[in-house]
Amino acid sequence: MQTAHAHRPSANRNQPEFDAVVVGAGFSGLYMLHRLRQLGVTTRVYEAGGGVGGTWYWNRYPGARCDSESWVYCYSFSDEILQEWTWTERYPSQPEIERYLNYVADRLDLRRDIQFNTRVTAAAFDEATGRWLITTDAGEQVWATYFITAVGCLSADNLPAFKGLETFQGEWYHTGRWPQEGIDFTGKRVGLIGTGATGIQVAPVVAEQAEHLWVFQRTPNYAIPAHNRPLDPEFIRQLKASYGEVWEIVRRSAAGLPIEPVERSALAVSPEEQRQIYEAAWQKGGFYFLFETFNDILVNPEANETAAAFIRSKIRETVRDPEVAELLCPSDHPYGTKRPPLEHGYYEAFNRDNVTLVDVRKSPIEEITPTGIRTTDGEYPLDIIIFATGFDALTGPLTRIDIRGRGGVALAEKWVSGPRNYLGVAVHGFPNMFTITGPLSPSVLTNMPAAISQHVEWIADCIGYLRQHGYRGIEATADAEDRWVAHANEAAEQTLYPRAKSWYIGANVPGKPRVFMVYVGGLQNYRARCQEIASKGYEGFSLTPEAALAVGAG
Ligand code: NA7
Repeated sequence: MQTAHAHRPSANRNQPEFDAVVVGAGFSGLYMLHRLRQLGVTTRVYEAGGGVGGTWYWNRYPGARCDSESWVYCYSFSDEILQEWTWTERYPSQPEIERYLNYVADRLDLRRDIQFNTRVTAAAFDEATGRWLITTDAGEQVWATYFITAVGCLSADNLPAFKGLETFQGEWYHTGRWPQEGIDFTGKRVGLIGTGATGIQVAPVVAEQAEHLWVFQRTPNYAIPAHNRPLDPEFIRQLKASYGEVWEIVRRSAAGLPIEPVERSALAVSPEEQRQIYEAAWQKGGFYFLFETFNDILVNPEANETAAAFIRSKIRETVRDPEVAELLCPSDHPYGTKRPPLEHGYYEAFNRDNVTLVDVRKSPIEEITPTGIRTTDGEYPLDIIIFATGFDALTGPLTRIDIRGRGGVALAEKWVSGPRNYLGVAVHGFPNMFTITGPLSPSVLTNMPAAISQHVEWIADCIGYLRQHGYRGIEATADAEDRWVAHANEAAEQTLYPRAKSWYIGANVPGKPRVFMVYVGGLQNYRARCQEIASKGYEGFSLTPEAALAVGAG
């Protein structure tokens, strides 16, 4: 029951009203808008960037490329789009993905409902009317029945608080906010901080231009060769003729990739057979090394070590200077428990005369000076610093918005000890809010468009159901939320994932709670669970009839 004392955000009540507000116009926001339109739901999308693309709008750093193969890193809902669009490379570059998303936006005429260059700063639930009041950085306010976040998992950049950064007289950039016009590194002395998936893409490209590149490495990573290549017309022809089968395999898979599960332990084969299997996957390139070799790499430390040792042997074969090779060999975490990067000439780059690896584990960065970076070993004079230091992942994009649910409770406050939600998509106390690829959903452990599509379709179906059955409100129950959080934690504990200090667990941001924030149970199992919940009339949710809210309104 609503009462006269229910918490209400303060606003002029004559603000425009939409059925739905969607935050973000990347892969998720665009598809969400399309599905909502099909339901006849009036929608406004707010996008902070000047164009569509989300991740692929902001991350335009040199070498930016997707680690999923292009032909599945896309929407599967439209046969026309699948047939009309032709990818040119095995791993799509940032400009190509941005072009693709622009093409989709035009093809579906999406732009007229998107307001660009506008960041949503706050969203507050009004208990009396069951609506959300959304505020933007332009001071604009609108009402919406449904508040849907399509903010991505890796959109809140993490810039470590290095002492002295403000004194630096050169240029500096974070990879996740790269300037539109690009940067010319010719003749420049460049420092790159960070050797995650991003730094590993940046290094070989910048090395080709810069006078000298210093790579400041704190933790080495296990990078697998991508073996990128142009796609030939015959491959494209066959793909387009059999796309249906490809998506079937994707739907059955744990990671949203067209990879069939292997039923083979790394410890059940002879060392020679093991080596051959790893070698074949290494030659194939990409995530096949993790998913198509053995089924116990992510659960059994001994099995994991066989993969890790193989990768180290490859690094030692590739990098000529044995000391540098040793520094590049990871040993502090099991392979795959940090996001496994793909590389395009990363290890070879350290054979160049103009590339130097700096071990900031041994000699930490003390400060940034007006002319460069000073570690405990001395100063490196630099013209440009690149921060490939990652993101306040998964929760950051949500908690950086002032989202307030029932009783004015802030989402950031509710999640102060880690994210709590139901299915990663709904939060108790935050009715009619849906978080596409939110924390505790499969998200970043999958090929993102697969997880995004599943969430968008489930949310659209849910809203369709509510409208059809005369409900205006839906909210996850506290009990369902508790059970989901426990289940997600338990699933993570059964794997090696929690053994790494990764951004999956919040370890990359000082002060962030150490909670494993992704659902490891597999996208195919997760999808089945979500479908079952929907088919039971949204089990674990409480639904509010239209009439109940009308009483409280006014
Ligand atoms: P990541 O994977 O979080 O990598 C960030 C890198 O920056 C990593 O090597 C960090 O070392 C390093 N880092 C962060 N802070 C510091 C400080 N203070 N000093 C030195 N080095 C630091 O981010 P990415 O952008 O590479 O990748 C994010 C995802 O985007 C990627 O996984 C894909 O899904 C796409 P650390 O390992 O913490 O020692």
